[in-house]
Amino acid sequence: MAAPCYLGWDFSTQQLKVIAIDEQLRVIYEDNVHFDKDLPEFKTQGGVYIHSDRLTVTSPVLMWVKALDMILEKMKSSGFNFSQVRAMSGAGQQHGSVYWKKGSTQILKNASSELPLHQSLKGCFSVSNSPIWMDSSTASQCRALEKALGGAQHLASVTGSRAYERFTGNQIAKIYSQNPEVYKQTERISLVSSFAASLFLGAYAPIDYSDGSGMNLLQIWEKAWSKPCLDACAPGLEERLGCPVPSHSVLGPISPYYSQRYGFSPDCKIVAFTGDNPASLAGMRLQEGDIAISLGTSDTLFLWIQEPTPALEGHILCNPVDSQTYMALLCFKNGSLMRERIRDDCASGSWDEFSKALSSTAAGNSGNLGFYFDVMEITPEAVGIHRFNRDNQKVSRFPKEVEIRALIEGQFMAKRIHAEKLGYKVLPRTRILATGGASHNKKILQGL
Ligand code: XUL
Repeated sequence: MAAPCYLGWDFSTQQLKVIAIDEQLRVIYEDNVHFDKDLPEFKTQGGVYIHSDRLTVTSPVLMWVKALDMILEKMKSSGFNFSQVRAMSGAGQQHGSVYWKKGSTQILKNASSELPLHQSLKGCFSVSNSPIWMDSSTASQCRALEKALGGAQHLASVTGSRAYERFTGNQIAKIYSQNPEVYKQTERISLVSSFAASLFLGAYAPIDYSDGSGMNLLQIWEKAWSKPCLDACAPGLEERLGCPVPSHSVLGPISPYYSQRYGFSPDCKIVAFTGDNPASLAGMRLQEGDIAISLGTSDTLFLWIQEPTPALEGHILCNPVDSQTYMALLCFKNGSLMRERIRDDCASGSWDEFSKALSSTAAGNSGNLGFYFDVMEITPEAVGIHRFNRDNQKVSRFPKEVEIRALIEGQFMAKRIHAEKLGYKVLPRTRILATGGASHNKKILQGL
């Protein structure tokens, strides 16, 4: 019999990734499908559509399904032995939502193994472009939710966060208010994570506590939906969300579709999927006192926390590993895209040149400081490029090397200051763990 292995999926903004590990946690297979490059028919940029108002950001839900078909075919043609997979779980970009049309549960359950999944599911979604975490078009819904809950701080005390535009409750409220008919036709609303788990389960997968904490709807202490929040967003929401479950719940066996089409064992277990940041906390085996930084499309910083104090900045989520504890999360939208822009403008598009500029300037950047927000930032809510010289005077430009160091130092100082505001103390024994694309760049890591 083939040696057992386990699959991990990542439905992220720009690509779908898969890894297989053996029982010693060694990676034995890795693959990815890049949305822009491998699925050009959807015409996304960075996996998304930025709409003309510059605030609405969506991704086509069928692109995610087609990416799954494609990656499974790639695995099959490279000879991957699906029958050895004992269990799988995965992560999804947080906050994004998927709207299943009435009757889709039957189609999901009975999908024909003769067809790729995207063909069977093409009529299943009442909203074909799913709102995602980069969206910031729900300011009015946010204000209404905070008002209904007696203020921003009270909403934060209940759900772990004040109202944020990308948080799913506000996105659902927008869809309901703009298009009540579409909402009416929707029988189930999934997060990207629970949507992905549903594809494998052949049934609607529940939302897990951790990713569910990014919706402005879940009471993080009781781990149950908040009725006042649900009522403030849309009618009949509870039945469309299903019951939330611990992030490590075993949901059931894989759907027969995968055994018939790819040769998975019918006993292969599907474990609840969660958000990408909670999944990183679990995967990095974070311990109390550690701080983790993920340098991806967005930069995020997260910590394991026992006794959180939800505030007006940052988020408190249920901990995916231990349901009794919590994780603090700070999200910075101007992460890699901003670094790439400055690399292109100041280092001829080369990371080598970018790193050299960092080496040629001293820590502290001779007092020069910058804030770089090409798009409206989440933490803090600010936009634009702001440069200050050693005399604290606003200046309009820096020499190229100074610009590069100002960007990196500014990004990392902001992370520390905002973490300290959430009650975090950086101690001499603090371990800083870095993950995500830009964590490969040693010079950037020295900025930490
Ligand atoms: C976290 C957030 C992003 C997405 C990126 O709150 O919005 O980090 O999870 O995939």
